[in-house]
Amino acid sequence: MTPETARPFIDVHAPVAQALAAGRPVVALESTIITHGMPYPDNGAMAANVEKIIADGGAVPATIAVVNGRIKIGLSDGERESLAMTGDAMKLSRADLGFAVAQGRTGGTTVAATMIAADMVGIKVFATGGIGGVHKGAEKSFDISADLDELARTPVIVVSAGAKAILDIEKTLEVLETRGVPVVGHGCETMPAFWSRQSPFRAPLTLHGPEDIAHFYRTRLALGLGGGMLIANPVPESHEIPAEEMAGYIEAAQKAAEALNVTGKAVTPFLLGKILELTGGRSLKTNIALVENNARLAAEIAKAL
Ligand code: PSU
Ligand code: MN
Repeated sequence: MTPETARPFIDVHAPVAQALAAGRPVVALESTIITHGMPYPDNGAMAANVEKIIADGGAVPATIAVVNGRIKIGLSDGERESLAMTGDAMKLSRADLGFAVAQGRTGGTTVAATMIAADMVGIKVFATGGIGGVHKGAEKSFDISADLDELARTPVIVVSAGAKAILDIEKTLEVLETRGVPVVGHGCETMPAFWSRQSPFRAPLTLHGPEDIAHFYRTRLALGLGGGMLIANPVPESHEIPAEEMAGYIEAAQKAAEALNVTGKAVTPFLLGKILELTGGRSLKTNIALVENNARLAAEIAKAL
C-alpha cells in the first residue's frame, strides 16, 4: 500500500484524475520503452498511438514517468514528446525511483517502477511490451529483473507479450511461480515470446477474454492473496517474427553484449538496440504492434473491472 506521504511528489494529469475520481477505467503505460526501448522518433509516435488506442478502447491512458523529480501519472502531449527526445533520461526501477525524486531527475519508469506509481494512485491495469526477467546466464551474472519481485508484491495486472526472448523464459517462469505470481496466457496454452507467438514452454494458466481476467483479479483480491499478475498476450500473427529466426539474432546480440562487457541496467536496452540493427528495423515494427495489441486488451480489462 502507498503511504499518504507519497502524495506531495505525484502529479496526476487532469483527465486521469477525473477518471479515477469518477471510477472510470484507466490504463497505465510505462516509459522506459520510450526512453530506452526504442529510438527517436519512433518512440514518441508509438507512445502517442498507444494512448490513442486506449482512448478509442474507452479507457483513459496514463503514461507514467518521472520528470524533474515529479512522479507524473499521465503526461501532456508536450511532456510525452520531450521525454521521447531526452537523450539522458534515467532508467528507473524500485531501487532508484526515490533517488530520481530526491534529486529532481528525469527518467523512464520500468515495469516495476510503473507498477509502483500506478498503485500509488489506484490504477489496476497496465500495458507494456515485455517484462524484464531472468537473463540468460543469470546463474553467473545474477541478472534478474526487479520486475519479477514487483509482480509479486504490487496488485497491478500487467499486460505483456510474455517475457522478451532475450531472456531465459524457462527460468523467468520458475521465479514467477516461486514468488506466487499468476502467469496467464490470453487465449493461448503456450507461453508467447515477445516477437514470436510461441516459446517452447506452456503458459502456466490460460484465460479467454477480459471478463475472465477481471474476475480472476477480483477473486485473488477477495482471497487476500496479494501481488499482481502477468497476462501473456501473443503478438498478432501478421506481425510475428518466428522464434527460429529470432534465435539467430538474439544469439548474435548476446555475443556482442559479452564482447563489449555490457552489464547491469544497460543489458536490456543494448540487446534491443542490437536486435533492431540485425533485423533491419523489423523487430521494432513487431515491438510496436505487440504493444498496441496489449493496449487494446488492457483497455478491455480496465472496463471489465
Ligand atoms: N519492453 C520493451 N522495451 C523495453 C522494456 C520492455 O519492448 O525497453 C523495458 C521495460 O521497462 C522493462 C525493462 O521493465 O525493459 C526491464 O529492464 P531490466 O531487465 O533491466 O529490469
Ligand atoms: Mn537487469
